[in-house]
Amino acid sequence: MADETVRIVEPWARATILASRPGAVYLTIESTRDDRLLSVESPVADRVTIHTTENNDDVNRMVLLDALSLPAGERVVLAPGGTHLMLMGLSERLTEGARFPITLRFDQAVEVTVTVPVLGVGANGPEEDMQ
Ligand SMILES: [Cu+2]
Repeated sequence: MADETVRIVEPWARATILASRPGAVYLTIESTRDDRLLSVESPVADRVTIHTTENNDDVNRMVLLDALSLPAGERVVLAPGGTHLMLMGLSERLTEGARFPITLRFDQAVEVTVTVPVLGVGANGPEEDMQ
């Protein structure tokens, strides 16, 4: 049965210079009920992790999340400088204009697969170092 409780809005990824660098995916998630994003996978990456960004003394640090809370009726925005999905172990670098699928798995909702377009490298990309 189709389950429309979760909606993914405007997914996008930033182009990567090298395949050896992780990629980042940004999107907005809307859920009509309390839910949690538990895991994400994509054929272009060995694994996809959920990161949030903490700022301490002007130093941004990425922190791994086990799950992302999706409060009912709220827009949860994943954007540069904040929460994002990290593509680890890319099979090839993300080239501007390319598209790839990601599948999101939730605690309550059925899984959702969306197509992610790759945008330019951009000026305000994640500058954080991996930990
Ligand atoms: Cu990250």
